[in-house]
Amino acid sequence: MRRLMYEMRRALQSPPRHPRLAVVVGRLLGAAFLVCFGTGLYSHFLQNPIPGMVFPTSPVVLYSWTQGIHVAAGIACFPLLLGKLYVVYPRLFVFPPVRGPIDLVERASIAVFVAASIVQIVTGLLNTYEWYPWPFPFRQVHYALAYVIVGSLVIHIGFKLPLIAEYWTKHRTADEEGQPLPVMETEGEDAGALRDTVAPGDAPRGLTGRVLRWIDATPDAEPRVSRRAFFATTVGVAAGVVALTAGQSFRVLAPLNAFAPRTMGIGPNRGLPVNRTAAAARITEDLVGDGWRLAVRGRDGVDRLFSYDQLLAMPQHGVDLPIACVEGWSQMATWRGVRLKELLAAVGRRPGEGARITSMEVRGSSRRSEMSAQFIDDDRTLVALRLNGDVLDMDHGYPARIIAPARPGALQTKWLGTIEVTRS
Ligand SMILES: Nc1nc2c(c(=O)[nH]1)N[C@H]1C(S)=C(S)[C@@H](COP(=O)(O)O)O[C@H]1N2
Ligand SMILES: [Mo]
Repeated sequence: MRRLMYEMRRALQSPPRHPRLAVVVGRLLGAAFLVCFGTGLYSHFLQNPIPGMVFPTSPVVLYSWTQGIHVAAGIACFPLLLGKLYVVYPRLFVFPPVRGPIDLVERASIAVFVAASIVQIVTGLLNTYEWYPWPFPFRQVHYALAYVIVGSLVIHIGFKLPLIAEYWTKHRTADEEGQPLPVMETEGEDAGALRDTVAPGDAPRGLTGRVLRWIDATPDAEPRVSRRAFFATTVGVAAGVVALTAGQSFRVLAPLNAFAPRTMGIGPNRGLPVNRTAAAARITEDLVGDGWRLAVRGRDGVDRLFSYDQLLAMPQHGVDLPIACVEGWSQMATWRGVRLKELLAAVGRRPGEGARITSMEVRGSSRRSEMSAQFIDDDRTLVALRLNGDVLDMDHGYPARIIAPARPGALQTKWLGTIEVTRS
């Protein structure tokens, strides 16, 4: 078995399978995961704030950027993770697989990291297509796995610190030029001694023996692809998939958008994409007809109902704000409507108080949102009645919807029913 594993590693030798490349690709992968973690936490806390948290409302495109970067970095993880696994997977054939309790922790942390990151990026990508072929709630699992990934990554980096330091710069690698490639870190195993102690003739019979004969018959791997070429390909593919999808979030890349789930410029109200249609949300013509009223409730029992015409009779303000979906697409639009804070002043909202915003939609995860004071106090936060010069389309939330700066799209509630003042 020992010899079989050794021979496996030898057969898998190739120039890219070198600690230097494991470090270089690992750095990029680690950076991509940390970017995803930071932007993901920001998005999480915007949607589930810890009481007392305060968020910036400027620049208005802040969330479009952080979420666009989150999804782009997540997409870049696919080629980076595959590249890294290609470089290091001969380590699967280290024998014995575990040398002791500490080694067990090290290898287990890698197993956990690899498994969790594959689940994370695959489910994350499918989420951008709004496809959920699994029985668990996406958001909670995505959030929990983020900690699993970062935790196992920290353990992994801790164990590999000496190796990382050694191969961080090119120098050490240059010294090895012209030397035989290391059989991916045999770690103390003396390769020569190993070959001597187990002569080819000792090969066990059966499957193991056959595999060994097959490996022996395989000519020693020619350097088919250089380290540099492998790295350039990995980075090139990562840059390519990002360039071909990030156009859903970043205008400059929009012409290159080849297979992102959303395309800028397609949708009602002069090309604004729709996330959930009125039909899907079961918003009927009846609900939004002449009988529609927006209920606004204060905390002291002051209740007011606003008809569409009453809202139109209030001072109207215009503002350019993006819809920035948590799934990564975003697009700028021009909105017009009533300032939320002026509406809430009519029911006696006091400084520092927040609001709970509820849609007429009866089911659906985005039918309700909470807004804290700093968003309400911002002049640009509107109960929007018009979009890009026209009355709101049914699919964009007619008769009225919320639009606020630097907020996740999921909180920009459509088809407003009730707005209540809350304590914070
Ligand atoms: N009532 C309600 N409002 C909603 C949603 C919803 O499903 N129901 N979807 C939200 C999500 S996830 C996004 S990204 C934005 C999209 O707005 P749009 O469809 O007008 O582009 O609306 C938000 N408002
Ligand atoms: Mo969204």
